[in-house]
Amino acid sequence: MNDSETFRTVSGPEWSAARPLPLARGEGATAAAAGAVDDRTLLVVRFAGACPERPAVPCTAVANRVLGTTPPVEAWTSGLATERGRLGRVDWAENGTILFGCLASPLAGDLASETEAHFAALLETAEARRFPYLLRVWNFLPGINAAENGEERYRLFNAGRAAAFDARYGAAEAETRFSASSAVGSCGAHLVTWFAAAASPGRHLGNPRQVHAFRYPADYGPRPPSFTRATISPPELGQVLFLSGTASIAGHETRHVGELLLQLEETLRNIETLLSAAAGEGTRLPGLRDFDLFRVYLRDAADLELVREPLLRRIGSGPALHFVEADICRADLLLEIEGVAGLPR
Ligand code: 3EB
Repeated sequence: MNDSETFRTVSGPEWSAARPLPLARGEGATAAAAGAVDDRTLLVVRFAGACPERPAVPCTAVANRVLGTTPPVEAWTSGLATERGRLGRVDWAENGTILFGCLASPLAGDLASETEAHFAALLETAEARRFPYLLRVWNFLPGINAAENGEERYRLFNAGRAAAFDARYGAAEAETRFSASSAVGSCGAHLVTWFAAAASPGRHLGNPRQVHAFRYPADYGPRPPSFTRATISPPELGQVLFLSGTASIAGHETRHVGELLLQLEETLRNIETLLSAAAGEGTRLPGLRDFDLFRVYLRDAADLELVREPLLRRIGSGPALHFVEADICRADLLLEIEGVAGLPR
């Protein structure tokens, strides 16, 4: 059995991003299940599973469970030939227009410095492969809400991540390099990150209902989070919108503590506001119903049935809708929603 067959046999259904990139609207929602992973696949992500010993394509695993009927494997496939390799701790693959990479760092000592080294490796790989413009970064941090030396671990992660961007780009340029991102908890032992990057800059969006995360005041930790609310890929990628993890935060404050369905509404209002603000600047943007994929992170798996119906009423049956159990980066947040959408042409 070769490695690509290993992928096919281990898992159940897969969600696969549209192929070929550039992503055409709607394709991601219907992409085939088994068999979607082949040697043209850029990245495979396994939830609550393990990667093969010597994977044929970059593979990363997170301990988090998928919920309900969510496929346990995510594959980013372009249908184009890929070049792939490893640089330091980062596995990467690229097809000439987009680079994907993944890395998992064991956490044993000082979380801020371990996170800085982790992101230094990520940025080094993106630069070395000449895809230096981040489009999207997914982070899974063990014990995200736990305290360590009197500071929440998410805040130590933020300090390390910001230091890595500063070290590579300098404090002034660093914020121009932030991209769409998410950072949620994990029950695993490693800090796990996967990312997509381009050869030319994407367009980063803010949200008028929210303070830029990288301008959050010091109440949220020594360094603010290094991400933007959304990133649109450059034209050579056909313009894909990567929506960051979005939660019930207005301004910089959590809204509706303890109220699941109100947090859902606030989150959807944030997403709609982001989309209409960017549309007002002349970009044609998808509506909620036009997304290829939404992924909902739920702090409490038992909330799945409470959230699904009201969410489906808002997004319709077009987008793939995936649920993953994960702690959210603030202890008072119960859910977070991210998404991927091809832009209307
Ligand atoms: C927030 O808006 C919620 O640290 O990379 C969302 C997306 C959140 C990304 C990150 C954090 C991150 O602040 C949390």
